[in-house]
Amino acid sequence: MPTIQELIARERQRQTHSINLIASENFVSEAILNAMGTVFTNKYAEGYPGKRWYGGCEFTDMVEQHAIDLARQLFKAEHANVQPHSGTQSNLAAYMALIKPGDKVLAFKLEHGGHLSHGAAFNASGKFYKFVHYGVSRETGRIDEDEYTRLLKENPDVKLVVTGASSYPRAIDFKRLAAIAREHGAMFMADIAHISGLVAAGEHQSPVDVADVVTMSTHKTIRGPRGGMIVCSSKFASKIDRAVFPGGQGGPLVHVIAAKAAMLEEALRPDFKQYQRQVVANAKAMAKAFTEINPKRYRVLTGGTDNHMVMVDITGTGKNGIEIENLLGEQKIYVNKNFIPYDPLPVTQTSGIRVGSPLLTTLGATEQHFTQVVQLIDRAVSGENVATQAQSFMESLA
Ligand code: DSN
Repeated sequence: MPTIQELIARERQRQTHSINLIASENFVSEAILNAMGTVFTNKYAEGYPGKRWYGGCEFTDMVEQHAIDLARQLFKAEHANVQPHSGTQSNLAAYMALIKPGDKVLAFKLEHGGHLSHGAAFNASGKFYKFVHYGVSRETGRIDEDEYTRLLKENPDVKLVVTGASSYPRAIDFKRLAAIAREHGAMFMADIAHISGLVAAGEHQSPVDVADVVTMSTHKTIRGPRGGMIVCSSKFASKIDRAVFPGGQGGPLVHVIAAKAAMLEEALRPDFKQYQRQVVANAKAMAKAFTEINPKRYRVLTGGTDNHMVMVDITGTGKNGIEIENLLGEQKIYVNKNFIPYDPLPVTQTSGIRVGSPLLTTLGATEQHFTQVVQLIDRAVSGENVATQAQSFMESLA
């Protein structure tokens, strides 16, 4: 077995010499990477700034308070909790704060682009709460508001509505969905794991004013360390804090909170807005390039994108999602197989792939680079060996 140092070196080499289009991944800055590798990993700090169960928290308190203040500033929120270890932990904490086990929740279907922590039967959310799910319209591929409203009418005991998605390329009208939820007496939660960077930069409508609680992960478009974060109104502040600790977690990862603070400092700089604008422009360029190559071979779901990802039905290539994922991986291009709405294939195969622009955009790629990448994908899918070109493409960005 190689040493851990050797494996880290190999992974660094893999990451810098392959084209990564996984929509939920990004490259963090040296400042964020360094914060994670600090002595704050040695510190126990159960509790919150000023109210800890351990001594020696004076610098930890300053780090966490700084992160909280920056998160509130960035998302214009009354309260922030920066301790969740992940997006899923953030969601479980939000459920614990807002509802009781056995309560009914309406959320977006996993098979249409939702997330496992939004009530999948095999996830704690689906085991402890009763979920009903809305999906997208078969015709438009967009969230089916009629079904959303009908399900709320048919289930007057829905206590909470969860919005947000993992594989949905269009803007979500949080204001409208919140208004409908309220009309039916339900609380409203937005999981912005994927789009938190876009929301922070004003490139996507923010749910902060209309949602009771907003959850997110911190490692996707917002380009921070792996982790989670919650922002909410002051009405739910203490419930959220208690649900995170001691409700669902013990000691916070102080080194990761330090990295979240570094992420938030970066997200408040003007160039972050420019980055997010480019992320969206690049995703649009990919959608256009797939369609221009052949819209039957690469059917871009919903005809395009409003965010950082493109969902592509690849049935027209004669291959399924896992075959495309594996074939591209061998050519040093990473995408992920993905269910498409109303997919006839099992989850292990799928009829689609999901491609995203955040990571390459961090490395400076613009629209023409993404057009080139889509052309490389098509050549690989057609059986050409493009690994060397993929590697040179990455070198050209460096
Ligand atoms: N949210 C998933 C993704 O989008 O990759 C991971 O949980």
